[in-house]
Amino acid sequence: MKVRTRSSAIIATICLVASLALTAAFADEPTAPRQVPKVALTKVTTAANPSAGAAGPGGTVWIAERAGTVRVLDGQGLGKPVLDITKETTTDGERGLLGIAFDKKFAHFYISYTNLEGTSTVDEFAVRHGKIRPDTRRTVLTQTQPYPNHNGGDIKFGPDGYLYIALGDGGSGGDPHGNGQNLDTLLGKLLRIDPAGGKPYAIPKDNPFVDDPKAKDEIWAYGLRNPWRFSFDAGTGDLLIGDVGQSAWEEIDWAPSDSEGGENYGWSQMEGNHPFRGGTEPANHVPPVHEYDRTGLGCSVTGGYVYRGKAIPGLKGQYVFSDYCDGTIRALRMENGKVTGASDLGVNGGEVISFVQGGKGELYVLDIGGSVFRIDPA
Ligand SMILES: [Ca+2]
Repeated sequence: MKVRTRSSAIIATICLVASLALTAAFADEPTAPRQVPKVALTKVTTAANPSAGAAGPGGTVWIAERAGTVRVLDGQGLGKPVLDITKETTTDGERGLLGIAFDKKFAHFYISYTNLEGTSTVDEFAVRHGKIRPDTRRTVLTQTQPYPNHNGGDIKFGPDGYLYIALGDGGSGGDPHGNGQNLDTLLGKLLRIDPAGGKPYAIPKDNPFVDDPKAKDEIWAYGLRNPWRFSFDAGTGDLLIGDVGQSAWEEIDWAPSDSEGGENYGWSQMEGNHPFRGGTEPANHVPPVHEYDRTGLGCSVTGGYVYRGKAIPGLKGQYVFSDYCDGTIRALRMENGKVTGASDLGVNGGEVISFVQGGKGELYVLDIGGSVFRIDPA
């Protein structure tokens, strides 16, 4: 009897899952405006292991190549390197040139990379007439790394004009040093600094932990494992973070544009919505707005952007992201920080390592294998 009861329970569960799946499928039926927009990936160029990108001056798109070069994509195609730090970085583990960013006026250019010791490093260059001035290079921030993986490395300017820097938990696996919840280290954090306000930088006065002597003043948010890619919604200013999971749950984290910072995204007490290895959910845990397991959708989330381009009206306001292991381009419909629907856009970008938002809101997909795609209407 016991066995039959269990079987019934399993069958009931399967039916429930099936009906949920049907509900999810119907949610994407063509009842405009909820229709899944038809998109295509247009290959615009090939780069050498493109790892990151940023909108540059004059409608250009700057592409970082993982081994340490930066090249500019314009109407003529992809140019020769305008910056070369290949002798200053390595590509072992998850290392290399991992992020690039401009400030709002394109007056300064920033690179984020691991140096020859594996130390996460953010350097600044002045930019004049759209060109990097190598003689102005200076190091803004460094963070030693105990292991070669989980370096984070993404850098972006927020709508507030401050530089945000994502750092992973230091690596290995399972956060062996407990860095995610430790406010006395920059590892496992999203930082917020003002590189123009001091040398090497200033701390914004309203950073959430400036009055806490036990916490690093640079911290904006914590409880992150490997926040590989994050972005700000160009329409709302909301923050979205793709935080790579340990072995079970990939997640997207969110904060509203009027956040005062200090969000605890849970790692390594939590992996997604689930206690990690017997962890206790922190009282202030901010759960992900979206998570997925590894039963087919991938194994390493690649955070993207909320689409604010004009070419694909049906995609406007949706968060576009992917997964390094899977490559399918996906989109989340969101309303005030709540995901109201998830869809598969039906195109695959290969080993998707990063997205780039061009100056007019158009989105590019970087395949670490070399392809640079633009998301276009089908
Ligand atoms: Ca989390």
